[in-house]
Amino acid sequence: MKKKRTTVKEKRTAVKEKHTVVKEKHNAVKEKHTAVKEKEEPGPKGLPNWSITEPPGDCQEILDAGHNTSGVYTIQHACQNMQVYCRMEPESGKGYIVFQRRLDGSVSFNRTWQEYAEGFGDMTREFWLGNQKLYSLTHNWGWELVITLRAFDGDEARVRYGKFKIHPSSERKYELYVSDFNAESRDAGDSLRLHNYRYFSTPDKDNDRDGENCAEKFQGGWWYSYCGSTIGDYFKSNLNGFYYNNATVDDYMGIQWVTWKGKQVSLKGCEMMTRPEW
Ligand SMILES: [Ca+2]
Repeated sequence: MKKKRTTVKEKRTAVKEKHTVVKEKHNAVKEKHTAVKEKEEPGPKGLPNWSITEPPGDCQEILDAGHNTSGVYTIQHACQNMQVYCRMEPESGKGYIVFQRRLDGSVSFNRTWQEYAEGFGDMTREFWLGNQKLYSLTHNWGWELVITLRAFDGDEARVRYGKFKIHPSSERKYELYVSDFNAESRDAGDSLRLHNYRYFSTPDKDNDRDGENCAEKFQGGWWYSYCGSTIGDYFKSNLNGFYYNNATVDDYMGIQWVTWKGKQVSLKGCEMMTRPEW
């Protein structure tokens, strides 16, 4: 037991050291930027410019800067300011960008391709951050995906994918890539594996493999493959499905994580989040 603890601690320290290296690199780049800025636009009387500190690049940086409270923050990514909900977990030293949440069905997830691309809903309640932003954040390697699942019976589970990436809309239609699955708490199983390498579909854009339009059938956008009725094995999850106020549903309807509760149980809620994993 003692030995295990040490290993975990050692791992953490290693990760922290990696973070520090990356941060130092970041800071070096920032300093360069500032130097260039000062050169280009000298302030009055040679004083440094009013240079407001650049917003952090992700929730991890915000947590590392000492902000331990979950909530809406501004980050800067690809030279653009972006509002995101940060889930701060100071006990593990991890800060995540939440990009999806289901709570109570107050927001409809039956949306168009354009709406899923741009994002919708209320970041403090139910929402989808937007495929364009997700692609922009994750298309460079090194992001992880953590999903929290809540059932109507009070059960909660958490799964993690060490690698997560969304491909661009052009050609690859926000294709999903996940790997390195592990069950963080309780074994809810890997319900994304069969949706890996699948295009995103919305009711108005059928990119699935089925003769039917899965997104229309399930009233939500997801990386559908088959709609489940004929080739059931190719349907394992749909966290953007229609919100039911009760657990028991017809096959594959509602908010689904089949490897956990089966195909006739719709979940009460869930949250999908990501952070850089260097
Ligand atoms: Ca189809």
